[in-house]
Amino acid sequence: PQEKHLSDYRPSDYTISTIDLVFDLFDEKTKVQAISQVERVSESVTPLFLFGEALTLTSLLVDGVNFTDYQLVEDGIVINNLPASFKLEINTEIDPVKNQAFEGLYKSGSAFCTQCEAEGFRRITYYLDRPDVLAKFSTKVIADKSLYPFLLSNGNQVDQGDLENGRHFVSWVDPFPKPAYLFALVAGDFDVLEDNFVTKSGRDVKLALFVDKGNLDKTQHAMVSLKKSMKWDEERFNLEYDLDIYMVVAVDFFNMGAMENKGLNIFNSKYVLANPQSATDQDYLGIEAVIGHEYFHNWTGNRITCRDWFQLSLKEGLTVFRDQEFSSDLGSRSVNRIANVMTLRDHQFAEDAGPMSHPIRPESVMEMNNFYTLTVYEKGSEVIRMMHTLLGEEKFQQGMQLYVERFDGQAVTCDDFVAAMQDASGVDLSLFKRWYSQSGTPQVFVTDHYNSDSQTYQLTFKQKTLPTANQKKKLPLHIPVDIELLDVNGNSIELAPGKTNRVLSLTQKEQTFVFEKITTRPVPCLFRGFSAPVKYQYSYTDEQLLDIMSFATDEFSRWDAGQSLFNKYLIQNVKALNAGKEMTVPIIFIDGFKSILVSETLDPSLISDMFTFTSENGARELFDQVDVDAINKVRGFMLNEISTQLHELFVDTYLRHNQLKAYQPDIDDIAKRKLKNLALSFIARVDKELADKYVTEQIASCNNMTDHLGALNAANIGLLPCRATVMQDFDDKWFENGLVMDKWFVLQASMPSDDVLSHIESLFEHRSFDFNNPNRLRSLVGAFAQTNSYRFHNIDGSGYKFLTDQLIKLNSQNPQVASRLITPLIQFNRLDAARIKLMKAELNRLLALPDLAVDLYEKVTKALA
Ligand code: BAL
Ligand code: ZN
Repeated sequence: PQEKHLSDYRPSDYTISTIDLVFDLFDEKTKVQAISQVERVSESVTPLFLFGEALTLTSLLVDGVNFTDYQLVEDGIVINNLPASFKLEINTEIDPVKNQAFEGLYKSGSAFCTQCEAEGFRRITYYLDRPDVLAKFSTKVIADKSLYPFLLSNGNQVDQGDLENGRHFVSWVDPFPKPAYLFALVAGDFDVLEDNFVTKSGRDVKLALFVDKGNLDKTQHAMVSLKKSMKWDEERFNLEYDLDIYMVVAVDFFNMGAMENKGLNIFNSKYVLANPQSATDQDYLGIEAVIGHEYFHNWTGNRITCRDWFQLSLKEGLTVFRDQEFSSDLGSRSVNRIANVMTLRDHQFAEDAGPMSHPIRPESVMEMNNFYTLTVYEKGSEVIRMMHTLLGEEKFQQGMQLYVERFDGQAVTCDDFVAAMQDASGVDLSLFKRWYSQSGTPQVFVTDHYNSDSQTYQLTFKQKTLPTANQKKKLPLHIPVDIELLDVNGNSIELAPGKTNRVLSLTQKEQTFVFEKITTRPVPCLFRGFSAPVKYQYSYTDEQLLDIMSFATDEFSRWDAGQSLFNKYLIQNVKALNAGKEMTVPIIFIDGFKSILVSETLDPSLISDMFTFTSENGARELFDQVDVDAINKVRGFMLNEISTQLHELFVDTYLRHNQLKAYQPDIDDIAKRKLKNLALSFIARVDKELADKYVTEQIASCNNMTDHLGALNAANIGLLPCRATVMQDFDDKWFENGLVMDKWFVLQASMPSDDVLSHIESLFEHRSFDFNNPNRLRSLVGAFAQTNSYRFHNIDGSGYKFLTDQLIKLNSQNPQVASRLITPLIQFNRLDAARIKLMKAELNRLLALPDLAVDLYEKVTKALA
């Protein structure tokens, strides 16, 4: 397989202005007719190459006449001697049932559906399947009427009717030119929730949510979230919906979370279906975020799309930023920010330091599906957020407006986006653009100096980015550092008239900032709100961190100071353990966290986050040489110490927030349930008897999935006596609901027990498990490798072997999902030599497969390089 390079981009020799599709749907032999109006734009007469995969060509006509001057090649078709402008008709046959890769047209249960991003349309017909070719699509769908009463595609419905043999058709026209990756088709029998939304200019938009029969009671929240998204995008970004109808279809077999096809979103049912009995608070929030994300793509992605796939972050980073802002405006800004930063620290930093390290705009790609990454999405969003920080909301919105005015209806680049931001704001972003081309997590080392005579305070920053697999040489970046200074009483010092914070622009390798009229030595509160995706270091004393935890105006900074305090002792205790010394958690640490737990003023959700310490994955990022076993031991020791020393307070917290009332997924109640269940998990670590009682009672009395799962989670963490019974009861109650059972599989896979693997293996035979369903696989196999990482990294190599065995089974069937699951097996930098050897042996086992899919090949070869 060959790598493709950003630098090789050239515009297409041909454009397509319209494509008219006819689908005659049958399980194993679906007929696809595609009639395109094609124009040559290149000066010279060149053959037309169209991508195609797993297609059977039945006929090809040019201007209505059979045409034979073509060659079928491995990845498509080359058509020779074409006129400058012509009508191309291509007839193909495809097999949706055989399609287990879930790209192109496939069957999810009894419904037909599609997934075309990034390069799935070429599995439907031969086409210029590249994002810079924008055409107007019309689609006629024909199928059996009783099996498939609903026939859906993009745009507005223009015709329908009955045909012979019990078949019928529906025709759709999408007036907006779009690249093929935004095409969608669905045929099936659904329950439908309908609603409407009146846009700010008074247009009435029909909304329709399609779900499997019997699921209508789980659609309300997704519909409410959609309407909130539409309203929010009008209010905050001045962007209005453009078609007469907006449809969302939920399917059970889906590789991703959801897909923003124009006017016809297709969703993993996980991000649609919710009622209090079957969905947790986190599910409710996740649905709101993903419904928002796909809706926001209508402008950032669909109306303005990517020139080429290297520009993926143009739409994804920006749309993640928009969905994060949406969630923050509707809920708690700091709690959302903390959740996003946890994802970066626990997962994106490792990706950026591993063999797949790439900038948010990658420069070379073998398999595009491998670049739907935390880096492109989450770090991409951080890059947009930094621009927002540097410009401020008003100028940022002016930049957005200019971006839309300039590029509506076009396929553009990340450079185009930054240029619009710069032109509208007048802020120089030329150096800032390095964030698009440089990979790796920058490290920022901060020192300070206070001069009491001159009453000046200096902060000195040194930035450094370590070489990454893809790029050895690193340059200084433009890093916004949002700071606050606290005085001896914990009050914040005014840094400009009426302002207690200041955003410093760190642009050099080393840079000093001086603050005047500082009367006492301050405590610096750095990177407020995580103003840049960096690792930063300052030698804080415990007392300084406790000051920030108590007094910082930014809640994120308070949380982060708690994280730093925990991490400081984690590092010290790993050293102590290795030196044969005793591990400790000092009184001052416990007292600091005690004051958080008893706070009457802090948001319970924030309190809960303060006690959600870095995961084992995240903790590895703190070390140059990772000792898997020591990190697990030390982290366990520290959590147990906190549990023991604050036991009474956890019990008190649990009881105080355990008031049963009607379930509401609103932010206040969500926060209380979160804190209550966190307290229960701490109790379960050290007081099994009491926890057993609480867990049993909570399950018997609860009226919602959040509390049910909270109790199971505590039983799992503490391996409580009731665990087996409560897990079995849950299984008996929910075994027919795959989405609910996913939560149960995650718990099974993360059981902190040394025999977890044999347990997981036996669950492959479980009545609710289906190896072909990506959600089930992620819940059992993915959760084991990611969340039970201490056992995944068992020094006997059993975890690595287990994962590799599953990847081998999955390789030919669904390589995209396989390639997601392999992540922890390739991130071995900084691990010990014995483990690296075992991991590499498994990767070599994969490499030896005669039919290793390109998705896995790319990752395996990079890891072994
Ligand atoms: N475009 C793929 C799914 C998403 O990011 O919305
Ligand atoms: Zn997206």
